[in-house]
Amino acid sequence: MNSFSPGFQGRARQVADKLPPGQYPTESFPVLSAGPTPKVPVESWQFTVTTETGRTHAWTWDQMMALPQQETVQDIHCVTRWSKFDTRWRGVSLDTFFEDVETAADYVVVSSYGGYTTNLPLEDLLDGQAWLVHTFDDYPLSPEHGGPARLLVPHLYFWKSAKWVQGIQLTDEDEPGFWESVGYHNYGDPWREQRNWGD
Ligand SMILES: Nc1nc2c(c(=O)[nH]1)N[C@H]1C(S)=C(S)[C@@H](COP(=O)(O)O)O[C@H]1N2
Ligand SMILES: [Mo]
Repeated sequence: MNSFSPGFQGRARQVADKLPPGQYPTESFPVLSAGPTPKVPVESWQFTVTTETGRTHAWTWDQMMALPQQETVQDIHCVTRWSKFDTRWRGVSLDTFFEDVETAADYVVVSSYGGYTTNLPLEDLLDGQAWLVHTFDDYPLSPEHGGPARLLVPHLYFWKSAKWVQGIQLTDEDEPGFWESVGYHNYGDPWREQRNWGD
C-alpha cells in the first residue's frame, strides 16, 4: 500500500515549493481594491510610458492589442497572505512597450485610472518578468480585477500589480507609491517576506 504515498507526498512537496513563507494557497480569487472600481472604456483608454526627460510614448487600446500577445501562467502572492497558483493571463510583455524607450532612469512609478500608484525598479518590469494583461482564463479581465487592463508583476507581492493601469513614469529617484508610503515594504519580495517597511 505504499504506492499512494509517494505521489501524495510529491504533490505536497510541489505545493510547499511554490508557497512563499507565511502564505496559504487559495482556489478563490479575492478582490482587493483601495477604492471604488473606476469605469475605463476601451474607446478612451490609453497606456503611456513617460521618460525622465518628459518624452511620452502612448498606445490606444487597438494599438496595444495589435502588439505581440503572450499567454503566461503565474503564481500570485498577496501580502494579506493568500497565494493563488497557476493563474493564466494574456497580454503584452512590458519588454515590448519599452523596446523604443530611451531612458537612463532606474525606477518607475506606475499609475492607475482612479489614482492608485506603486513604485518599483525598472529592471523588475523587464526581461520577461511583467505584463500588461487584459485576459484572465480566456475571458476579458473583469473590472474588479483591474479590467480592461492591469499590470502583472508576479515575482513581487500583488500590490505591485496595478489594476486599471494607465501609465508608467520613469524616475531617477525612487518615489514611494500608495501603499509604500503608508508602511508597506518598498520592494515587496514574497520569498524574503518583505511585507512592511523594515522587513
Ligand atoms: N489600481 C489599483 N491597483 C491595485 C490595488 C488597488 O487598490 N488599486 N490593490 C492592489 C492590491 S493590495 C492587491 S492584493 C491586488 C489585488 O488584485 P485583485 O483584486 O485582482 O485580487 O491589486 C493591487 N492593485
Ligand atoms: Mo494586497
